[in-house]
Amino acid sequence: IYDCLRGRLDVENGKITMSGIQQYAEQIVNAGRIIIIACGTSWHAGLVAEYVIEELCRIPVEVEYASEFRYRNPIINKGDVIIAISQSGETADTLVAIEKAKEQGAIILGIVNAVGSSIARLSHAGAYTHSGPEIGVASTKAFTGQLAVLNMVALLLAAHKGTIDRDRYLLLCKELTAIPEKAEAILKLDAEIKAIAEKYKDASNALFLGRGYNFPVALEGALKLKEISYIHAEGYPAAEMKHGPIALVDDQLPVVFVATKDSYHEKVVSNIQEIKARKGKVIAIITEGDTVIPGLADDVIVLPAADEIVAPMLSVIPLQLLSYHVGVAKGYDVDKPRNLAKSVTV
Ligand code: F1P
Repeated sequence: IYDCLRGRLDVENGKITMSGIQQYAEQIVNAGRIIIIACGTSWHAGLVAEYVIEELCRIPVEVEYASEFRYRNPIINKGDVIIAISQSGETADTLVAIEKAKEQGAIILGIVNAVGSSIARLSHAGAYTHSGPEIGVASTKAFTGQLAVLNMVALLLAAHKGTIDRDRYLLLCKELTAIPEKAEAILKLDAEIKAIAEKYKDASNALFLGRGYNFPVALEGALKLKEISYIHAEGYPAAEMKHGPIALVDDQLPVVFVATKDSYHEKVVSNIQEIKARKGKVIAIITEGDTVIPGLADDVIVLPAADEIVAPMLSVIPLQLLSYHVGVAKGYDVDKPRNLAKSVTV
């Protein structure tokens, strides 16, 4: 995260420098819409960005699986802006989707980790995440890096378009620079998270729930658990629970709530009560100072406070650690999960 922000975010002077994006700022803010295409973890980062860009920039955003976009006959208008997100920069579905959009006159911005990769070369411009090499197959730090870049892109565009007031802009810049220190504090919760993992490692299924900015984090938590511990896990918007998944709840089901303080906090609290009333086991990711959820949940992981817009960069970390410890406790090689490839090139 330090590397991602370094040289780009100058909080003192309220400046964000991202030359690739700046070059197209005018076209992006005037675009009819932004279409984000990606796969896996990168798609989840795109979903967070949809919430952030629509909120701060008031530009319509669609988020598409590249793996479906490429097989549809999507309507792309000249001047639409495509943001392609990829850790490896080599994901075949994303590459083909970009080519398809490019043929129809879209502007392509690549948010990529691997410098000089195919997606970086195919894009008109973009920004590198500078997250360093991902050692394991499953994306982890790439997600935080992608969110750091996407948040800076949103702030830059909002400032350009005039959809954010100066105080909020400066506050969010400060929130971003505070992330690395808060992330380090969360990593110190490792032993606590390991103990929780031990408790639930034999579960056959798990549910991950969140609202708003935390909904994509719930999806990402479920994906990580599937990828590295082979436990069947589903992520849902907390409010969707009543439309089906609640039927799964019994005293054997761990339900992970991404419940950091946000605009919908009371609603999440009532979802937790509904799970407890059905004897589900609740593990909640909460913000320090929360006095309600600790009295309801079976286990809590307490995070430093952060604005809800940047909070996903933090709330994902305990979920990554939880999956890591469950995988290790089950004796799996978490760096090389079975059946998964680092970059899906076919
Ligand atoms: C996308 C992705 C990763 C996942 C695994 C397979 O890769 O789905 O999110 O963890 O490595 O590929 P990328 O396009 O972000 O490189």
